[in-house]
Amino acid sequence: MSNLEALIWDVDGTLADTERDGHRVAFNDAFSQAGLDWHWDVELYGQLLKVTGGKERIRYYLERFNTGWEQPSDLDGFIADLHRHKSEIFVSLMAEGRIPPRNGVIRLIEEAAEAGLRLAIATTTTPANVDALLERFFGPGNKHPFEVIAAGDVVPAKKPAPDIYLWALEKMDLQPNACIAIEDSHNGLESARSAGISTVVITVNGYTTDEDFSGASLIVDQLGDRQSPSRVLGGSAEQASMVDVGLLRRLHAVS
Ligand code: XBP
Ligand code: MG
Repeated sequence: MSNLEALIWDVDGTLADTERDGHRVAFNDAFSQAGLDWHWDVELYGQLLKVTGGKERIRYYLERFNTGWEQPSDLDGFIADLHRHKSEIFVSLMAEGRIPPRNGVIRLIEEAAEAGLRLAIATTTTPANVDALLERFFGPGNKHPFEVIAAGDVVPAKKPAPDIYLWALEKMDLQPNACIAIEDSHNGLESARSAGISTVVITVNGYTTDEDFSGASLIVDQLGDRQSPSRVLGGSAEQASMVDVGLLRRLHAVS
């Protein structure tokens, strides 16, 4: 195994709990502003999360949960417009500061940057959403420490396909075994592992807690910090009160 050189972060559910109170709310606002009587409640949204990507998720909803709706002739264009509006709403929700970073996220990012690890993002969400979130957490004007942001439609196949991780690895000119991925979902775990990244840390959230995380190196309820320690749910036998760079290096060395 080569040395650990980089951490690649997922965004939704990992950097912040954006799905239930961010994306879901933005989808519903976009629907009602478009005059649609669709409503994605918390439970239904959990089922829709099976499909990554907002446009893909709307299509899946129509195919599985709202088959009676009379579709326009240009369904692709309709979905693209609706989703563009949803993204604008999500960006303004983020700008209002409605969604904070998860416990330990900023701490670990800062520790990793200080330790000389390279940082990147691999997410299926729209790039503008990532910019809004990073601006909120790190301040305006690209003050964040991520050197590569792999997001959205830069690759045609979204998670669980490996493409977004492969895209990030190529941009960074890194081998997968020099990296750790930090994820919150089964789809994210599959994506990272199929790209050849064998060390994956999972921080579960309300929507993903019962998913299958076989193959993850460590599963925790959160990265944790001094005030709010993390709980180890699976993977490494090591009990850790928080996920720090030392623990990541030990996990990487044995996987
Ligand atoms: C996130 C997603 C995204 C968001 C919505 O998955 O699947 O589609 O839910 O964002 P991951 P968009 O955390 O695995 O990257 O509407 O911009 O797609
Ligand atoms: Mg995620």
